[in-house]
Amino acid sequence: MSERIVVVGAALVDDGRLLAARRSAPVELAGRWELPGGKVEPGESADAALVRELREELGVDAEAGGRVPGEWPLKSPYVLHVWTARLRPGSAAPEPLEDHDELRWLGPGEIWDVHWLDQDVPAVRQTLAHLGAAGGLT
Ligand code: 523
Repeated sequence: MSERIVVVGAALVDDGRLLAARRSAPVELAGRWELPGGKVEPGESADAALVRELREELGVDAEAGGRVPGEWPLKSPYVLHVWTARLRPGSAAPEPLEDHDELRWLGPGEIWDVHWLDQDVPAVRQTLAHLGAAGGLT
């Protein structure tokens, strides 16, 4: 009975910067920064969930790139997977519509300027390594 549920986080990159989102809820996570995303629904693909969550939470039209290798444990039964993502041409700029109260685009030297959720730290580190191999946050 230990079926895991995947939560997808987006490494949304635009103009060489990574988007970080500050959670406004629940209270134990509020004020901490995350890769925005959410739970994959039953029957939904991870990349479709990512696009849906980014539309709902940030009002953007995004497309998923590829999965960042790795899996990070969250509160059981959830595990965090990360996918790269980018804005489609003509997308609105992201706004904190739900779950977040502030957004920041972080340049290469600013990634650790925000207080990431503990569980997002290794995921962000792995994401940077992955993006670096692909040409990076340049
Ligand atoms: N995390 C997390 N890091 C991270 C995300 C996207 C989510 O630690 N980058 C955690 C926070 C929650 C759980 O994963 O404990 C589910 O994320 P949430 O609440 O963003 O998922 P939703 O939006 O699918 O949740 P509902 O509000 O229930 O729909």
